[in-house]
Amino acid sequence: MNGNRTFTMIKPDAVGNGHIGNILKDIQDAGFKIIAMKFTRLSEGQAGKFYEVHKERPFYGELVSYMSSGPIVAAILEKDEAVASFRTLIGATDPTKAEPGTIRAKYAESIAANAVHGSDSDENAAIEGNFFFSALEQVG
Ligand code: IDP
Ligand code: MG
Repeated sequence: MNGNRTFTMIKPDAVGNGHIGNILKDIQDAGFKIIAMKFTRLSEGQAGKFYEVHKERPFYGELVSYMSSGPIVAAILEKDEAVASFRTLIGATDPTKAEPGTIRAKYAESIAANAVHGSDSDENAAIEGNFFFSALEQVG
């Protein structure tokens, strides 16, 4: 995996609040190219597996039930320094601490229902992208 891809999800709160179009526009306006994308819903088991690295954290149960509570949009994105650049675009985990203009500042409801996921490393971007998409689906 090279250093120019990241993985994102538009989370159930943002999908339910009608923000898919605005968030995709912000992502594309920031220069990201879409490599793969799908609209789907995670089972509790799938959400638990995706967030397994957090299983010892106190919010794990809440996170898994929230992430399986409604549909999401999953996507692989490409840009130079994609992981860091996307983390800047989305803002801090807690939307009350996110910089004005960031996706979480604009669209998130709370620290749990925070509108979007963004990978935290190149390694995890590859793992997360491959969780949702086969090689044949990574067409961009
Ligand atoms: P990140 O999404 O900004 O990388 P992480 O620390 O990796 O943040 O946490 C993963 C997800 O878990 C967050 O995006 C958020 O949905 C949820 N989360 C993080 N901290 C809390 C918390 O203190 N309470 C409830 N949910 C949380
Ligand atoms: Mg994280």
